[in-house]
Amino acid sequence: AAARVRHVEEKVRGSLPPRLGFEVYPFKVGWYNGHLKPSFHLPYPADTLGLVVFSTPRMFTNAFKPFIKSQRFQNIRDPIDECVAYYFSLARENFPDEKVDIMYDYDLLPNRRPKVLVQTAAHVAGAAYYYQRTDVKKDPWGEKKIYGVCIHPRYGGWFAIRGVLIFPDVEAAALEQRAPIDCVETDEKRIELLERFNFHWRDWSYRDVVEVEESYSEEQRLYFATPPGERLKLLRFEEDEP
Ligand code: B12
Repeated sequence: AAARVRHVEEKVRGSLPPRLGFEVYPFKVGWYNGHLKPSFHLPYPADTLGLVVFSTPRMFTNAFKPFIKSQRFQNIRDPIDECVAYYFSLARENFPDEKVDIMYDYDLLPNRRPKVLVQTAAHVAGAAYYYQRTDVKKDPWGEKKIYGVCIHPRYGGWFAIRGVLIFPDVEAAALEQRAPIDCVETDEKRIELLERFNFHWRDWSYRDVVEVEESYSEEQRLYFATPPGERLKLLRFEEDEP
């Protein structure tokens, strides 16, 4: 069964490889549900295999731009979302005889709640620590609503959690849980992080709370800083022909 899980993981990684700016981490649905109120539970047995997928800084250049240039791009929804959905669909094609349930970060239930809390998934998979106000001993915020944020040990806040793939027919009983790397260790830093994420997220400074290996390119920053309707015409492509 452990070999089966690794096999599934590797097949998914084949379509969502680090080279294209994706990271894939396994978890058990039970670990995820264990932290959540029943209304947020994913409706599968506890040992069911889930994979949570990140995009890293190089996704923009290595997967997104080629996708936009290709025949695959239909321009029917947000271009980044369309690109991610395309790569997820390739991952699913590796499993023609199996059920694979895909949930994106932006998917909502009929009651408008998110289908999956991708930050909790990232944390239980040991992939990126989810810092919440409960991780701060002396909480200075009183009645204010404070949203939590995941920090990646190598990319800080310069990544996104794109979604999860659930394999209802794959049991991951033997999967061992790893704790995420706690890279924002002091209360002082955690407070600074949560304040930046909640009150100054537009300046992106929360993303640099730890030292990072790689961040978004100038072109990618400009893309996200531009209103959606004007983004595509910013993209610069190297010419193929002289
Ligand atoms: C709705 C939403 C918003 C809303 C509301 C925010 C919120 N967190 O509720 C708004 C529009 C305000 C928003 C804004 C932003 N968002 Co937003 N948003 C989401 C979305 C779609 C759902 C979040 C949600 O509703 N959660 C529901 C609440 C109840 O969940 P929760 O607070 O985590 O509570 C649960 C946990 O505490 C858990 N729990 C309890 N105890 C424990 C213990 C442990 C150990 C664990 C692990 C869990 C756990 O139980 C609770 C539920 O029962 C997520 C994507 C997703 N599908 O998850 C992105 C997401 C959270 N957003 C993201 C971002 C980046 C932003 C913005 C910076 C804008 C942007 N896109 O650039 C801003 C920043 C916040 C701000 N200052 O406004 C990123 C965060 C990435 C990261 N590194 O963590 C996400 C994950 C999207 C992504 N694709 O990466 N967002």
